[in-house]
Amino acid sequence: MTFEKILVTGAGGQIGSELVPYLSEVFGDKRVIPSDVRSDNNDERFIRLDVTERDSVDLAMEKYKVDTIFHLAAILSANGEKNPELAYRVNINGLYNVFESAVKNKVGLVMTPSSIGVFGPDTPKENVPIETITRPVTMYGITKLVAEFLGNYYHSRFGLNARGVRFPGLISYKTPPGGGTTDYSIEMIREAVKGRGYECFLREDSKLPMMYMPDALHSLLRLAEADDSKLKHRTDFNIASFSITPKELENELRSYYPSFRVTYKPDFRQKIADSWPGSLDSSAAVKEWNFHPDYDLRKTVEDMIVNLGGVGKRDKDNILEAQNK
Ligand code: NAD
Ligand code: AKB
Repeated sequence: MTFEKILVTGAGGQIGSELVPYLSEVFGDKRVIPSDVRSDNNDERFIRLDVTERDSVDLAMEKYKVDTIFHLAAILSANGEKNPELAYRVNINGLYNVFESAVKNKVGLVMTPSSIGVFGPDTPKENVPIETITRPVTMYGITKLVAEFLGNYYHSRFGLNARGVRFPGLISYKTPPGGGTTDYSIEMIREAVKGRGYECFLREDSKLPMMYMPDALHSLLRLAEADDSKLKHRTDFNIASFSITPKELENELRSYYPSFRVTYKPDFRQKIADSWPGSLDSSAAVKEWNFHPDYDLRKTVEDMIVNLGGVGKRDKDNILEAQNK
């Protein structure tokens, strides 16, 4: 049985804050239990849960008779380089606790998002397949790669139904991103909408794969519901919608805000971005569970601007009219 009681860990983050309402809409409010180590959450269903505390994880699974987990609690790439010990503890020990407890409590499905962080400087740069050279050079990437292997191990050894996608950089407007390398994209759009300039922490030519949040949410649900007999992969599906450089995003934003300007001042995150590929081969996700993103760069930027309260039409006259108001 799955989707009767769905525990979401890290529910206060960029993905969780949107996944919880999305799952609630699909399966009903009563079936979803949002949890996070941070307790700044007004949802009456919310429980405080630190995934590094094994007893608390066990208790939550037992008490709520959890049958499905979306395990989102993690420390992302840039924050992981600032505090590698914390990244290891949350991303490895936390995941281990979730897997162990899931086996013990006969949980039917554990979704564990992975990341393009599993790739490294030796990985080919374009149209990268799932099986390739994966030698990550960040603590985040190392933990994500271990997570993929652990998920496969728990499946073959204990029959645990662990599944995951390698998300590219996710773009969204509801909750600020949690300290990653692809965060520049969201920051740049927000600053453009506010009518300000932006200082980008990556070089203008740093090409990275990206995806808009609605596509990310659909992909998680689609993989969660996929027929097990069709899956050749489990925890490491490449998925992506479009690839962009900061300069391309700047140019796209200029078609709405002609005076928008970006300066480029790369910091420590440049090294992380340089170790990741520019584009991914998502064909296994297409073949095995029919993954199809809806948003390209243009639609993403348009929707972001509308939802952030900016101008929502590309028509230059409308833009100028709005700016002159
Ligand atoms: P986020 O940083 O926005 O949210 C993570 C949440 O985990 C936070 O709310 C944080 O409070 C919580 N958390 C941290 N330590 C915890 C602990 N010990 N116990 C319980 N909760 C804890 O991250 P996100 O963007 O929502 O990412 C969710 C998952 O998706 C992660 O596994 C991440 O690696 C993956 N992912 C995200 C992106 C992206 O662009 N957002 C891209 C690739 C992969
Ligand atoms: C990050 O930049 O750390 C995340 C990711 C791609 O995993 N957005």
